[in-house]
Amino acid sequence: MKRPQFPFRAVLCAAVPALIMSTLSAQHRPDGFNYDESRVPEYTLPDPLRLENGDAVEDPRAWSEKRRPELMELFREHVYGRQPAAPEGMRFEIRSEDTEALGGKATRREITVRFAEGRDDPSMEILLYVPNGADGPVPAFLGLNFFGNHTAHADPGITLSTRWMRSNRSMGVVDNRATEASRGVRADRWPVETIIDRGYALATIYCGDLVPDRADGLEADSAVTAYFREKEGRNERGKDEWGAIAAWAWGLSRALDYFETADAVDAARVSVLGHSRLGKTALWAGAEDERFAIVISNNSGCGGAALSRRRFGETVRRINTNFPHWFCLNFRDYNDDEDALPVDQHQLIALAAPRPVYVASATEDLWADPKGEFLSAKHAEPVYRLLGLDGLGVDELPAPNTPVGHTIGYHLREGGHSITEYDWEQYLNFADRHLR
Ligand code: GTR
Repeated sequence: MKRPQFPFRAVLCAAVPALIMSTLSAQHRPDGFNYDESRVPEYTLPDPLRLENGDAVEDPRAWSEKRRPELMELFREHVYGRQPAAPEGMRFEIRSEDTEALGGKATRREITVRFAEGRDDPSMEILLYVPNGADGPVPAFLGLNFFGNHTAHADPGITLSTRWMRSNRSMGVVDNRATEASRGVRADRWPVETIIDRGYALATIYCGDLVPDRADGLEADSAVTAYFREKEGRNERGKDEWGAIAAWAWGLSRALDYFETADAVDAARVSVLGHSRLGKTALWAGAEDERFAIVISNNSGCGGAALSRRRFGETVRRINTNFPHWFCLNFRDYNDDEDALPVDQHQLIALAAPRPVYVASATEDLWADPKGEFLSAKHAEPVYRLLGLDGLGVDELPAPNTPVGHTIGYHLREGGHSITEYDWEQYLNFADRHLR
């Protein structure tokens, strides 16, 4: 993959400073990391179809009864951490409902999920849009958001989040609180009307409801992680205790628990998806919870779809240093020692099997290693084949904007690190193929 030409940047820089800012952030590429394919070290991937004792996995039963559980344990122990079961006292409260939302085409509902009895105990808010006039329960997309449910659409009926979030003027977040100016600021990432018109429901949750996305987030008063640590009588963070990604993924499962009780959404046809850190989360949610019908990773990169052993763009050391709360503590043992990891991320993709899984990259998003994401999808294929399914069906990274695949889908979108209409279009088509 070519790096951008210097003169191109210089011209933009002189002419359109605002554009260059967004271009640069879309091409997040810190110095001191490898973006050169010829400098990817040689590596050997762990075999998804070989048990830790060396035995080959030769039939679907050995996969589902032996190898899959073994891989789940390895990912829990070394990468994401272990999560608790759904809490006994969990309750769902309808906070608001509008049956004439989006000009009458959808019903908007806000659901508070209380994880424990007391009103001060941890909770999360689900924002749900369901198309009106459907014959029965509809399939849905479910994903977390970065800056609050109210950023997904300008709909004034959405409750403004009162949770802590990272200050960000362009997102309308001041002193770690959302302001009215933040309504709909991320609407370009959530094409709600398109999704509704295609006959799908859409649900989203602010990830910070579960664990605030900051270094000490796991210990925050509102964090589910702090709540469970206290409940289980632990003071210190255990080496295999869940990090933020696992806790966010756990929240997605609790939303699925809600769909199982509500009749508007078909809980057996929910696609879990996410962008970037929330794409890593979607992959882990799909692994931990086999009720998700489809698993979709958008530009998830290191610790998501990208192969760690390639050390292309973001590395294990860098992610553990910058985001000490995302993974379990054991993951730090692999800083600068990726080859010692008992797993690699193609095995995470394989954990979606036999369900359809989709991996998407972007041409300029070298930090997330598009080729490494493609290779993960590719190397998950033997598991799909063992289960009698078509996998990806291609051997080479496809040209930009050329979606490929069968039960494993993949595309390389032209452009930077984001989730766009183009990406959504492919996910809707993929869901149509597999869920209709
Ligand atoms: C980056 C991080 C990536 C990715 C991204 C995001 O700073 O290094 O792993 O998760 O943030 O979530 O937008």
